[in-house]
Amino acid sequence: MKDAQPKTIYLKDYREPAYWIDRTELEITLDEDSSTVEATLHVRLNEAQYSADKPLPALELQGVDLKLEAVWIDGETAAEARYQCLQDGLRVTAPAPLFELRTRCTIEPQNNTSLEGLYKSNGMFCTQCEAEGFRKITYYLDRPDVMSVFSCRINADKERYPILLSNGNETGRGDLDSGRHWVQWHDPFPKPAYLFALVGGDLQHVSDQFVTRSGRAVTLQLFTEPRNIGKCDHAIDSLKRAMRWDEEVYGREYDLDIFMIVAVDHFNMGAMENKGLNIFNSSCVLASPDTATDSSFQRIEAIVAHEYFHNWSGNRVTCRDWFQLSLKEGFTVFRDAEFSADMNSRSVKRIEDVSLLRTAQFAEDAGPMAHPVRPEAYMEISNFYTLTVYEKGAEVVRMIHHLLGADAFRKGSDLYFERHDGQAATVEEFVSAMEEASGVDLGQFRRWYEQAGTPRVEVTDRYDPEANSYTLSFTQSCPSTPGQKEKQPLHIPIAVGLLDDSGANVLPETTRLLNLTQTQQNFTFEGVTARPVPSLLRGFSAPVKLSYEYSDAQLAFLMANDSDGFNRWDACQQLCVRVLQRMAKHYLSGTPMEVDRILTAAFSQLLNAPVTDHAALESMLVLPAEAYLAEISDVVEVEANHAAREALANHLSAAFEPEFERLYQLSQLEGEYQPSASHMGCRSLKNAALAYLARASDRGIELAEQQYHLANNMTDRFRALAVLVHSEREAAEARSANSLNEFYNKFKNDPQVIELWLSVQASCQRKGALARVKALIQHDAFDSGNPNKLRSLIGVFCSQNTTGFHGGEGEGYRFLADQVIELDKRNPQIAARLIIPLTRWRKYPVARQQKMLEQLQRIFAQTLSADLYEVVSKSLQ
Ligand code: B3K
Ligand code: ZN
Repeated sequence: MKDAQPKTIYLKDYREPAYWIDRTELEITLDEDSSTVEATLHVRLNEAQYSADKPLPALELQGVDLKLEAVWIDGETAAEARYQCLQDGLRVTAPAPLFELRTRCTIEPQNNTSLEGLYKSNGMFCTQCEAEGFRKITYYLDRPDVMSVFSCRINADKERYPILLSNGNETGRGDLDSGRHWVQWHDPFPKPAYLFALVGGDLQHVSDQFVTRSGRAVTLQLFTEPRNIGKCDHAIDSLKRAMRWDEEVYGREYDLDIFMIVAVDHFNMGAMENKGLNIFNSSCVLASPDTATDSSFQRIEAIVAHEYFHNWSGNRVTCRDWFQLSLKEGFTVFRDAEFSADMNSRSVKRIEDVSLLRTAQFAEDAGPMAHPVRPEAYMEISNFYTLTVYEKGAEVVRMIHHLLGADAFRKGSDLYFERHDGQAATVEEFVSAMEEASGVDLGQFRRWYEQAGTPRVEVTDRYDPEANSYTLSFTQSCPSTPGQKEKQPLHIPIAVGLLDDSGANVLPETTRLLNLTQTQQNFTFEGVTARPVPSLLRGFSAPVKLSYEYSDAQLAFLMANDSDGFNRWDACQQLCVRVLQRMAKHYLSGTPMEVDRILTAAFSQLLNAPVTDHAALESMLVLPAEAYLAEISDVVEVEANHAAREALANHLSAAFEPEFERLYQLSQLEGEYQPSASHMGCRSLKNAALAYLARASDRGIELAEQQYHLANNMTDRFRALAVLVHSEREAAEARSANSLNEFYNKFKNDPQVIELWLSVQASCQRKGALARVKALIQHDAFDSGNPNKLRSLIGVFCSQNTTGFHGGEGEGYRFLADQVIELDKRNPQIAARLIIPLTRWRKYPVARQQKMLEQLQRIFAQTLSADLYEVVSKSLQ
């Protein structure tokens, strides 16, 4: 636990450190009761900031939860007067501008429940150092601008920990007395401490090879507990595809002789890009057809690529300070999104990313923790690994790509990597490289990094039949966010197409990129012979909320005709949103919820057209999520949104039962499971059709049950299970209970499958949801020390099960508060994540607001970690 009131760190206060650490030699002895870390730091005065002739500044190292045993300076035991133990660090009086500091500390990894620093997961030692975990291993300048060449010697019991890994290349190994052994690693690339990693365990591995385009052979290894060894192939294949893609698209080759990945069960996030030794959450790397769904296969491909891409965008060029986090994360998310788009369906990938942005990132931008892509202040940096830094950050890079074009963007990235290789860089340096290589002025564009909040763009149009000209008028604005009242106009790239009444593109170049830079700006298109229908923000060319008064008929027209796949989907979403909003109003006024005929007609056309792209059709059948409906509401009416969505789904299922039956049948696949894009597309369409069929009649429930039992892969099995569990039909009740039992008994030893089992129940909106979740907390399947289990059960319940979480008299809020108060003592990072649904209290009707606030205040009255303190205090301001 930290102080009750953690201090705020500001970007404007950034200063270079007083010392650099050129080399870091670690000797780590792993043991059951306490482990020992001996660190030898080769320290050098930062002469750009301090003169060697003047009195030397003290060396201020960070350290948390360390027991200091001994200190040596230049090989001699240091007198106690030479150093001072602080609450969170060690102050050393420097003897000279250049000196060697050696410390010995002990730590207790087996008692480290924060999963930050060195800790144990299922008997295996592992580390997580980003952002500030290295200070829990040894005293250090734990900041990303201090880049050092690391070597690490690990010493452990040979039988328990036969595998000992760290970054770089293995340079030696040997046996010791009493059944112990040691392995020595050396990483030739200077890196900040947050990229350090160590693993010690009884692991097996699969091995492969990748030959780089310059002909170097790289060994690829994936380490897991022996029981998971059959689940590694997909990650290795994904890794090889990512390595090739980065060579082809960015000209980036891998640089060490070995690239290792380790899967661990207890991990606070998805994965970590430690140099040469990525550590992954098991659920983001292990997959087999029997145990992982298509979504997991795709997520694994994306995350393996993401972490690999960090080798350049993050490791070779790292961040100067944590305010620059999006420099590596936004850029790398953009890179992995383009990779996934190239490997799978481009428009479906875009739809998925935009859905996430619109539901979750826009909500963050409108909430109490809103911050710019490059934040200016934080209390706890762990709270800033956000959708804004990652996803909006990626959108900002995507806009640069739009503005420069692919070729100039590549020149810019080449310049950036070459100029800053081996350095800790800033967002400004990235943008400057893009600007210099392309000649495009990004002056105003830089505001995207500084301004929080989601911009709004309102569009009107005018057609002049005399002049054959068509004018679009844009007005941009941006709501205030905490600490940022006034907003400046942004440079917004808006991709526009115009459709004639046959649905053909009017513009010779199909799509035109408009540069909206002013608050109010017109764009005129000449030679337009009839009033067109505008297709605006094609491909979601900027992360804004754009509005134009389309008629329902125009949306249906775009849904059927737009050549831009993303905008076809978006027209469908927007039409559904309108219908759902009207239905929700009727629900609130107690009048019947009717579905507009135009929507039924549009779906009829959609469902009866020949199927060309299964995945794209499926994405149109998924109705706007309740989270999206909530985000676009001023006041969230949970029950009304849920009832409207249910009623619309039921209406479509009844109106189109034969069509869904046909789609279900035509999407059946023969033969072995393949995680290919086309097979995944078929399965997703088939399962969307199944969900509708199960609403339409008991026959659909029977089909789901049949599919559950006959499935030869987890996607079909799990989707069928979800249909049964979520169904409101009586015919599903017993079947749902039986299948859940059967599923549990079959997979109880597989943690990743059990996560699915927990999440499908946590998201079930049938009556009694909170009681079911409380019962599951007591179940053997649940483990409150494992973040995946917490996320699958508590996280899913509080963020997705809207009626369950918000229902009743605030019991859901109390439940979350109880969980978070307990959890904060063990794992503050996860506690601060889980609390987020409560912090959005301002969006709800007053009676709910009060109940949510009560719980936030109850939490705030406790002694909190810095993580939770920051999130809760900001939500109460
Ligand atoms: N860089 C890590 C995230 C670390 C989070 C620390 N709280 C994974 C990634 O974005 O690739
Ligand atoms: Zn990342």
